[in-house]
Amino acid sequence: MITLALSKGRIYDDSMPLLRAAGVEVLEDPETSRRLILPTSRPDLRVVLVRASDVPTYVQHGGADLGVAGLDVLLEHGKHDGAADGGGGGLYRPLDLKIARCRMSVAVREDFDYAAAVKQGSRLRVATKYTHTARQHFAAKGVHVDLIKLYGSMELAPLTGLADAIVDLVSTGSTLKANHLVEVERIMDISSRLVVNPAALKLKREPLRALIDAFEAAVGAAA
Ligand code: PRT
Ligand code: MG
Repeated sequence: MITLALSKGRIYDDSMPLLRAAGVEVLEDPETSRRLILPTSRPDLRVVLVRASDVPTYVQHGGADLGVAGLDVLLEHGKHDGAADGGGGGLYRPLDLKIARCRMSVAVREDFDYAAAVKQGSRLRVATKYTHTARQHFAAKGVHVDLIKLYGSMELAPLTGLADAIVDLVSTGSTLKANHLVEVERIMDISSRLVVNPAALKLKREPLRALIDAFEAAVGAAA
């Protein structure tokens, strides 16, 4: 049995055309079903539904053989204080699926002079869910920051005075706009990756390779 970890929402939705192109249909709709393990048209392949940020954990520890996770999630995986491994370890990351694309950016209030704040060298208060990536970004620029870890609704932080800036994902930009925030720096482009458990790749080499190859062909065809 091969277990594929997906998260509900855009990753699931964007993974479906790739699965279909690989000849796989998921037999239950996660939006209407309460089941967390979904059978597919291939008797030897099942889908498990987990939180987006839990996908690398499932794959790393073998709860799933492979999974689809955003680069944002992978870069933060295992980087929290006290993490047992150095981060990202124990995962074979073979394929950029080019789905769920967005960018990670720095945003501030419309009336905040980011360039001046950076130039002055004063400490910038930055709220984000992506503390590892944000720390690296500002360290590389030589900008001193106080990072404030949040788990959601980052947009609220500059509006309430909690932070001067946020580091968040942006796709259309309409969330920033609706909250009178502006994007002042683009840190990196983000897309989702297929991650694979290395031990599974050894034990189930043939079927996993075939599936990865089918995904790869589907990505190529979609491009
Ligand atoms: O929701 P949950 O806490 O369970 O987890 P999650 O938020 O990580 O899951 P989900 O499904 O929202 O996102 C899964 C993955 O999709 C992320 O890890 C990204 O790799 C990718 N992705 C692509 C995005 C976006 N686009 C995106 N726009 N993830 C989040 N957003 C959010 C963004 O954080 C902001 O709040 O959408 C808002 C901005 O969108 P625009 O279109 O208004 O700019
Ligand atoms: Mg979300």
